[in-house]
Amino acid sequence: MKRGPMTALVATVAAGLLAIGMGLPSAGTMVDVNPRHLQGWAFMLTSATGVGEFVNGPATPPLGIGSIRLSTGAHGDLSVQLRNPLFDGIRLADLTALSYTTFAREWDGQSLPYLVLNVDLNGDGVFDLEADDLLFFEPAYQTPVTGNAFLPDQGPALLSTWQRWNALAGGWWSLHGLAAATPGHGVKSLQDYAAMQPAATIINSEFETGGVRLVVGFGEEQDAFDGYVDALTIGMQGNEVTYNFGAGPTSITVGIDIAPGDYPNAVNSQDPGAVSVALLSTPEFSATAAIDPTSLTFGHGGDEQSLEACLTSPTDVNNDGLLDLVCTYSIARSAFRCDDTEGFLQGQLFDGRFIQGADAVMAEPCP
Ligand SMILES: [Ca+2]
Ligand SMILES: [Ca+2]
Ligand SMILES: [Ca+2]
Ligand SMILES: [Ca+2]
Repeated sequence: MKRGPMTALVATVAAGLLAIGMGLPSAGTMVDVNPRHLQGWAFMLTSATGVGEFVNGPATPPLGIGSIRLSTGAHGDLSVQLRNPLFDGIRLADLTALSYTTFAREWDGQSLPYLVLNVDLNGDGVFDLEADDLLFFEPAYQTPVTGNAFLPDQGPALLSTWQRWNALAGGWWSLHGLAAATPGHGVKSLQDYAAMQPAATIINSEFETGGVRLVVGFGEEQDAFDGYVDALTIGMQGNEVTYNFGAGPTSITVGIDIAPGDYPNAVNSQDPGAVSVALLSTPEFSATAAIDPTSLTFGHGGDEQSLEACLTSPTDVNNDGLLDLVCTYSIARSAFRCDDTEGFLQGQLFDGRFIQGADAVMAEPCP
């Protein structure tokens, strides 16, 4: 099992999230997670050649037809992660389910996508690597030969096979070796760890990057990791949520013009006002006739509920002789962040098909 210095993992805390959701779904449910509905999940790439994406396949995923792909590309010492900040504040002792399913096309040292939990040990609500801890669940350490013989034998990690891992019952190691939880034969169950560290609580990193993460990478530079994950189940006090990752419904790309006739398309989050976005018609596509205006969402990620109103008398914003659909969106609710350079729109046609569009924006500069 190769593993790079954990300082690399720590450094990634400074990197930004790509997107963020609105809140935990109700418990006891299966939740679809796709680019349209992220449910709090966000990719974090520390490898410039890395890929984090929603895909169809590979093979037959356990739920639906898709999954998420995590690939380090040419830098196995760096990482690609999927993180969720919505589990902040959950005590390890209250976890009643934690499992996920993996598939890998490339690995090194049998390193399938692994789980990392950031835990607050001193109860100050701040993640500090010295005082607090990181916990790692690695599929390769879940047999009596490679891991702790007193924990369930979950079988060897396999390439090109969907495999389910029970991380709640399985073996974990601690960055600081607390509860004698060390890699390989020293892995311990979460219950054993929580018994020694009863205050242990899942906590987000600074900038609210998620305290629950799926990770590939942090191996040797020449390693290549290309793994997939689906059907992640997290249960708290018996209430389980299962995340079904997938590419989601396909969308028709439509042309949009943010701030029609204007450039650059300023969207200042401090501005309490609204921004207009035009959906452009083509000879084959009438934006004014085909689009259900009530379905439109717009902003930083595309699914922000920011619609205020649409013009009742359509205008031709680009002088091509075709009427366009112009609607206004709340800048505050479109949730742009500093340094954003693109705005995304999503919606549906009256016939049920999905649409998406993107245009440049100029958000306020980061301090
Ligand atoms: Ca702390
Ligand atoms: Ca799926
Ligand atoms: Ca414009
Ligand atoms: Ca037009």
